[in-house]
Amino acid sequence: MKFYMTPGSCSTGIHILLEELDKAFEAYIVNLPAGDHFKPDYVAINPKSTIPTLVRDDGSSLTEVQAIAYWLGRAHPRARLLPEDVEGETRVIETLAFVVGTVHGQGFARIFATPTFTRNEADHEAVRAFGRELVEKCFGVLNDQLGVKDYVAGAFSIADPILFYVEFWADKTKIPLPANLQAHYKRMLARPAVQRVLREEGYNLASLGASA
Ligand SMILES: N[C@@H](CCC(=O)N[C@@H](CS)C(=O)NCC(=O)O)C(=O)O
Repeated sequence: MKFYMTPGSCSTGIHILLEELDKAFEAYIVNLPAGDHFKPDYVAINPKSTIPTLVRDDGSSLTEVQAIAYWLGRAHPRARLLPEDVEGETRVIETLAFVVGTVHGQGFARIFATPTFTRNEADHEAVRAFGRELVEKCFGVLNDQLGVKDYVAGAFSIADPILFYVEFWADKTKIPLPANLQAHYKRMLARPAVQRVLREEGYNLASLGASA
């Protein structure tokens, strides 16, 4: 498989899943600031110009974090990355949708991609502040849903690396994580696959989780 990613972005969640699966894949870095995602070669595999993209062994492209995560879980049942019961699987999808759609798409996007929410530069500070407020509110919900469980679905599942990437962004942007999410973040940072991915993406592990 070919995995198109940008270090430190939402693709880190999928990168961790691929590493946890211990399946061979080639990683290609898409340089977003340089506009690589708008170049014809990339648009040919992902006309949405987003990362991540996974090109599977049959040559077909898969986009959207939730869809890639779900496919990786379903297509590799022996890895047990998806609960087998309907309720468990549904709750995992509920978490994926909330993290990617709301925490990332509505919250962190306002902080990292402020000009896409307003053309008026005078509003940028207010947009970023609203993004931060929303992220903090969402973290409260996710914290209560996680409770004292080790992982989102009890056992490790596709939901955990996806929750991890927004916890990682919180660490980088100094947004405080409530206690249960802090414990989850630290638990994830202790996983060998997570450590391998963060090292490959150029992070110094000693500087992460300092506030967690
Ligand atoms: N809904 C997409 C969103 C992914 C997304 O927002 N990726 C960002 C990076 S974290 C991106 O591709 N940005 C491209 C850009 O900024 O033009 C998904 O789930 O894959």
